[in-house]
Amino acid sequence: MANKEQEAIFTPIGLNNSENGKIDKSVKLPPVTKKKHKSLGLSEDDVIEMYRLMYLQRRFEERAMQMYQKGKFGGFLHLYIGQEAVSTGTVFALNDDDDIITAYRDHGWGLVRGITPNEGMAELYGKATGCSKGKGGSMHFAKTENHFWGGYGIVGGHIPIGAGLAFANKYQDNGRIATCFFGDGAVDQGSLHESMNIAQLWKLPVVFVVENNGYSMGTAARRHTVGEIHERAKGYGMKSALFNGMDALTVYENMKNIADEVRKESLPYFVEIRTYRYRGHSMSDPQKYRTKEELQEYQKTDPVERMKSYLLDEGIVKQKKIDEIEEVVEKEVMDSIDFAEESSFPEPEALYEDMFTGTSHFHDDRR
Ligand SMILES: Cc1ncc(C[n+]2csc(CCOP(=O)(O)OP(=O)(O)O)c2C)c(N)n1
Ligand SMILES: [Mg+2]
Repeated sequence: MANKEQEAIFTPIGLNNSENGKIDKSVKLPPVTKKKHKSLGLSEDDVIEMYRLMYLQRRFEERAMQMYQKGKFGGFLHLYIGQEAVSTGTVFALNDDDDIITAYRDHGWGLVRGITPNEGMAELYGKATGCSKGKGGSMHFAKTENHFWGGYGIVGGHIPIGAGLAFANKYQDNGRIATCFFGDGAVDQGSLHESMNIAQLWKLPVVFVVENNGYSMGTAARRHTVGEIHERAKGYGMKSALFNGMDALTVYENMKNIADEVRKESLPYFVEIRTYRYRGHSMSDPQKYRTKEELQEYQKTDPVERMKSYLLDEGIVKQKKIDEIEEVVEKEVMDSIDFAEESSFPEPEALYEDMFTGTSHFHDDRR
């Protein structure tokens, strides 16, 4: 039996020990970048906007959680709280027409890729004004005109679609890359390995990104997967990277370099970003698999607070400006709740719209 000191823990400063005390998986947060926004090529307005977007993601989800708890809408609700630097740093690093596809923890991704709070909240409420016309809900946010392809509920199921987006971009020679995000729980799905194989073979311009938040539902990464996740790339001769996901500037710096290389060389990349989710897996998670102390330790590295401190410490803004940004966001989010509540549910006929069945084509062929 492992004694107390040897128990496996997931901590930003520690190492995850196996039962015999031997280190079998590092879950340490890698260091953040020392570079300032200017040397990374970001303007003051860019970093202010990064803060606004991270704060928006946080407040949107905190309010969504309250509405869910009040019974205003049902279904699943997986919160991205704690991981906002990953979506934000990435969207700034990519071109606006590069493709993004992710799993079901998708609200933050949608908001940062142009889904308005109104469209997002209405989608949670299942209303026709939602970004997926109220037919997707929490797990299926999407805005395809902004090259955000959602929102996918089957663990690992969207990874071949990410590779397919990259294939389409390469085939059309349009200079775009595709980025495909998934959790640590997806790294042993066959779909990832099939996609990595074909992506390397066909030199697809795709970045496969694991958002390693330490847990797959209630199972710690140490207990569900062997070895170091980022080293999976070795088996495919694929380039890989590992970096800290609690700091938007670090995510931006790394994702920018990777996106530039993937675009220029037309090759795939495998990335592990270490991050942490503050809330349970979904709303009905008693979180018995981790301690309060562990959570508190991560909250010390909070991405939203970190960016706020950066703006203040670098003299980019004064507290008054932060207060103004936060007030506008808060109002926008509160208004989105009114918007969602006042919107209508989809008409019954909507059941048959936006469906791909292939039947009309089939019948046409037979005629
Ligand atoms: C193929 C499949 N198996 C099981 C599930 C049930 N399930 C939903 S979420 C989840 C955990 C995934 O964890 P991870 O990939 O780490 O993502 P995170 O929730 O941490 O963002 C599981 C097993 C599923 N949705 N799809
Ligand atoms: Mg996870």
